[in-house]
Amino acid sequence: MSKPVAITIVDSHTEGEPTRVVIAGAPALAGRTVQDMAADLAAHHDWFRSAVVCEPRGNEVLVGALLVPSTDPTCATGVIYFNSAGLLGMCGHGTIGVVRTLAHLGQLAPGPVRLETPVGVVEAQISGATDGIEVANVRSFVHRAGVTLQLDDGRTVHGDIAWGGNGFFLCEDHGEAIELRNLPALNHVACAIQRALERDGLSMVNSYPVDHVELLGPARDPANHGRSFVYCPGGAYDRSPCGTGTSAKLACLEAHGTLAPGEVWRQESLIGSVFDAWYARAPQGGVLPTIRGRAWITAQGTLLLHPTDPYRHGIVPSAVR
Ligand code: PYC
Repeated sequence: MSKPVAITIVDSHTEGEPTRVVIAGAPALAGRTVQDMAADLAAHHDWFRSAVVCEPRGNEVLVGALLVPSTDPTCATGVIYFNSAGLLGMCGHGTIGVVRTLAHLGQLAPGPVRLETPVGVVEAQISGATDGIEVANVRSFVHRAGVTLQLDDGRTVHGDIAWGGNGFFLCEDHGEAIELRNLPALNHVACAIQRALERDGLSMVNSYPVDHVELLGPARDPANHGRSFVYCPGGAYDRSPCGTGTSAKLACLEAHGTLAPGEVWRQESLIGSVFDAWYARAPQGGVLPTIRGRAWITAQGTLLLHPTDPYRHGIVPSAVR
């Protein structure tokens, strides 16, 4: 019997949201930049993405992080993020998980580390005082403010389309309590918003899809400033406050004049975990966000893909009879 394909991984969670960093066993990707390599992964090696993050080895909540070489001499590594539905642009909780993983493996030099993602370079560092990890994210900005959506369940909602490394629709007047016990209703309205965004052909300026829905509400803990439910492509909600979603939120707060540069915004997730976040104004408009959160290693091991296993590449349409 031929040998299984072996993929070495380290799992962590960032404020409740899991990340699986691939250490070895990935196919060689063609391309010079991380953006080129991400395109090659999507076009020619999608089996690898689905094997790593889809059931039965993963689940729809899990985000994968594939470390690849970077040609940017200022970057320690490149990284491509993906989930059960496809590739992500950037991933804030994932970057915190990557930095915690590099530290765990003894591969993190002291001081800031720069990572090249398909949508730009981010810089991260462990903040000594709190053991939190700070991520200076890509420029974030509001693309369209005050969009009205007519939902197919009869509701009308309003919101902003913003970029935080992924495309977001941020909405406050959804009419739902941001509480875990209200999850079915939150999923229902987020799906209806996604359908409306698609029907109305709304996308980001760089043609990235608006594929994340961020429902906002008041914080439960008075020490925090807001609570969010972030619905991700693939149908899972982010257990963390979502790093790219919090960056998009900072862009909206700046655009609406409700948060000053450097002022800390504490964003709660649906499960009550928190990211601290702040921004500087970007010279080209929008904001340069920083988010801070904590991550813990949860497992380390090897995924095995046996040639006779019909689900070695995940439970994906081609494996379902
Ligand atoms: O933290 O940016 C994030 C993120 C995106 C999708 C899941 N988490």
